[in-house]
Amino acid sequence: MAELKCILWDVDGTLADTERDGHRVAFNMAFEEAGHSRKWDVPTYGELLAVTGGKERIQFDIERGDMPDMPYEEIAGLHARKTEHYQSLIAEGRIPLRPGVHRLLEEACEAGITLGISTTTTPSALDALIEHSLGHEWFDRFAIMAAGDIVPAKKPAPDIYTYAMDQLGIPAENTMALEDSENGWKSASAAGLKCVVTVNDYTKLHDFNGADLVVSGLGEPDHDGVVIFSNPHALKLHHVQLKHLQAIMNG
Ligand code: XBP
Ligand code: MG
Repeated sequence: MAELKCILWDVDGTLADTERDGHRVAFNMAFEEAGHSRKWDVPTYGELLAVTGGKERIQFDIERGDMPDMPYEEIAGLHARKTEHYQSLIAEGRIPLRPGVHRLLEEACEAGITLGISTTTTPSALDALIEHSLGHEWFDRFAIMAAGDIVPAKKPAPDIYTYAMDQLGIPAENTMALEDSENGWKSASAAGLKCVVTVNDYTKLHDFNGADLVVSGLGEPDHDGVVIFSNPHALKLHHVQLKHLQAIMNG
């Protein structure tokens, strides 16, 4: 029986559906601006999400022959422009938080749970999302914002979760991860964390075998109930609340 002391949140796909209409669009803007004819359509981008990290994703597309070869500095430059475009799209307020995210964050915060971020995304892209979707005060409310190249190996490696827990001084047995993708779930699991998965259109067919709860979203009390895909702790729920996360930790 372990107490829930900390929740580490993934960002892309979990806090908000940023991939299809945010990151993907920003990559295409940077490609066009640099004179590349490559355009990542919605299904192609879904395949490319198997590779975490924007620079790594471009590198992968080059290696499979779909983009012209270029030195790493050029990839990094392309990705830096992509990040700027992404920040502008976010600043336009195009990408709202997923239902239930703000509610559960507030509920956990009020209960004194330590909150943190563990993401593959570039820090400045993360900052834009926090600023424009949650609000400036959340920079202080998150006790750790672990992001991007701060660790050598991105998800599905456990490094970004291990790093966040080390910084916080909170062990895995008291920490829960919230994720949306197979790579994210594998990363959290490899770090020894229990994990709740909220799927989206890009990740609903991923393999989450072993996750502690797999649902269509966190849901809201005044909406239809969430769809439950996997529920090994036999929780009864309409929407995901703090008490459900605590029950998983205790289970
Ligand atoms: C998602 C990712 C990121 C984003 C793009 O990770 O893999 O690479 O797709 O962001 P997570 P960058 O769900 O763990 O947040 O271009 O800044 O890498
Ligand atoms: Mg994600």
